[in-house]
Amino acid sequence: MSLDPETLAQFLDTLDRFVRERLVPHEAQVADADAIPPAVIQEIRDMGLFGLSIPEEFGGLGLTMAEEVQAAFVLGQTSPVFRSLVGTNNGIGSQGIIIDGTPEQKAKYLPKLASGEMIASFALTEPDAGSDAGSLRTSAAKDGDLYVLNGTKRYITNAPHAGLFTVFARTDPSSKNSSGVTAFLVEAGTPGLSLGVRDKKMGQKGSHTCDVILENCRVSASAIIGGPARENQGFKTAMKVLDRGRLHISAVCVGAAERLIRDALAYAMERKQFGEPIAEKQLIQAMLADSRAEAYAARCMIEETARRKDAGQNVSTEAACSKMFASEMVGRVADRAVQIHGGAGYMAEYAVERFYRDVRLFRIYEGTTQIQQILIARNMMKAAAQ
Ligand code: COS
Repeated sequence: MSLDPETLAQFLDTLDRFVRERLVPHEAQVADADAIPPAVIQEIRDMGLFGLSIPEEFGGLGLTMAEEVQAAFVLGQTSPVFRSLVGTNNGIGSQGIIIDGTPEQKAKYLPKLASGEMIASFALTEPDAGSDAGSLRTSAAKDGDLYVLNGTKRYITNAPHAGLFTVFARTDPSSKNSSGVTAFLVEAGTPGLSLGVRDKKMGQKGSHTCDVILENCRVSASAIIGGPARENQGFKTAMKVLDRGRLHISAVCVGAAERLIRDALAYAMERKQFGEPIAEKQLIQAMLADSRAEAYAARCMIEETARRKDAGQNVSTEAACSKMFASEMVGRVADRAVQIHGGAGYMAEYAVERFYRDVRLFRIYEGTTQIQQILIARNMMKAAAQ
């Protein structure tokens, strides 16, 4: 369902004020403490940000993809860890249930995910299965009506806080590729599910990842996303979820780029060298202008792809194009923002130093740039062969 334009504009305006007045002032403290203060998490809940993309009937805001990317453009303008906190509930942690879940699974989990009462994580990656996600080794052996899960999932975002995990495991031991994989909903506290120590990361301090370890963890067939009939169909669920997730991440990249450009422009207009603000220097202007044009290009392609997705078109290629272009773009913009700041850009006192490290992740997770290239080229060849 789509919001009327006035309601959407009001929501985006409120979100923009919340980002500038409540989140931006907490950025440095969150990075230093490696944690978001509980009071801020509560404000994020009260704003409804955990349920942006969850249908209204389950307590979410039910934004369309076109609306969700507008929200992500705004939310992206502050430290990515705030977005990451709500990111799994809106994206990879809930979309499997929304797209392929049974009515019972939707009714049981979506209201709690929409309110932020429960955090959801997406457990696909393993120590030996990253880009080649279809080769995952976590096993789900059938034992009567139950499945016994064994394996380790790696770098799982929000796992230390999650109440629900979408665990991808191999139900067909004779398969070696994506064809024998099933998606299970496993609740935290299920015997046999435990967590590793928190990972120490390059950036995004305040967002937490860790291993999820499954040792003889028993779940019933009703835990399969979509029910028993969707056994061995889990990889397709993962790919559909990632199509949407990649578009959302692209929009976050644009938000971050626009923030970096704002900071770099403000610094360049303030900082004087050779007797004038450095913004008057044409080499600085070139960096600002290139950044502005590239961020605008990414914004346009994301808006167009989101519109096409809402119209029911297959946007696998366009979502991959958006993820590749936007994540690489924000990397270049962050690099220029540091360069424009000069020595100051290398100092933790300025936000660009932190953003430079934080945005590095965008080129890696939810599919590396190289995986997006493979997806795009493969789809081009498929279309040409038809
Ligand atoms: N929507 C629906 N179905 C899809 C799909 C999509 N977007 N993409 C693929 N599928 C289907 C395919 O049609 C195929 O089904 P059939 O066997 O019935 O034809 C099946 O899923 C397997 O697809 P494919 O053959 O393309 O699988 P591969 O093992 O070759 O893997 C890549 C493809 C490399 C693209 C995949 O492993 C991938 O995305 N890797 C990156 C993983 C990732 O993003 N990890 C980040 C961690 S999560 S934050």
